[in-house]
Amino acid sequence: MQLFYSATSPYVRKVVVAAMLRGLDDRLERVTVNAHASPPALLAANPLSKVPALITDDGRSLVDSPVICAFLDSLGEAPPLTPAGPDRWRVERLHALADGITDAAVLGRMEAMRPEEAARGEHRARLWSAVVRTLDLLEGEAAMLDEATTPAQWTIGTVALACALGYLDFRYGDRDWRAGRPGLAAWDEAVRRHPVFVATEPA
Ligand SMILES: N[C@@H](CCC(=O)N[C@@H](CS)C(=O)NCC(=O)O)C(=O)O
Repeated sequence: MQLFYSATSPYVRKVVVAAMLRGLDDRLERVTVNAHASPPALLAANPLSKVPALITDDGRSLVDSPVICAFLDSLGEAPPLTPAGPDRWRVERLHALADGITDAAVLGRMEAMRPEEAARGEHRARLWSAVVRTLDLLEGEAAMLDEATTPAQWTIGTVALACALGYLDFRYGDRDWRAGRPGLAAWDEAVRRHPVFVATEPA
C-alpha cells in the first residue's frame, strides 16, 4: 500500500500510529509530498490535494483519515481499534471530537500563515475557542481515558486524541493547553512515552 505522507500532518500521524498498533506498518510505503503544492501524484490519488491518501494493494484510492483507519482495521488479525458493539459509538465520538480539535488547530495554523487581513484575528480566535471548548469537555471525561495505557487497549479515539494533543504541542506550544486540565495533562504524559508516539513525533 502507498501512503501519501507528510511528517508534520497529525492526520497522517494518526494513520501511521494505527498501522503500527495493528502490525501493518511494514506494508505501508510512505510517499512524502507537499500537499499544498498539489503534486500530480497526490491529485491522482486525492483531488482534494490532502494527505493522508492511501492507494490499496489492488489500486483503489482511499481519502480522509477516518476512512483510511477504518480500512486498516479491516486488515490483518490484530483486534480492531474501533470495536464492534455498543462501545463503538463511544470510540467514534472521541475520534470525531479529537479530529475536530485537529481540524480547528490546523485551520488556525493556516490562517496564521496568510497575509494580514482585518478578519484574520477574529477567525483564529473563533477556531481556538473550538479547541478550548472541546479540550474542556474532554477534561471532564479524562478519567475514562485511562484505558489507553497498553497497546491492546488503544482505540482509534484515543490514538486520535493523542495525535491532536501532540499537534497542539507542536504548533501551539505557547498556549499551554495543559493549564487547568490536569486530567488530560496526566493522560498525555503517560501516552506520549509509548514507542509509537515517540517514533512519530513531528520533527
Ligand atoms: N479530513 C482530512 C483532513 C486532511 C488534511 O487537512 N490534511 C492537511 C495536512 S495536515 C492537508 O493535506 N492540507 C493540504 C491542503 O489543505 O491543501 C483527514 O482527516 O484526512
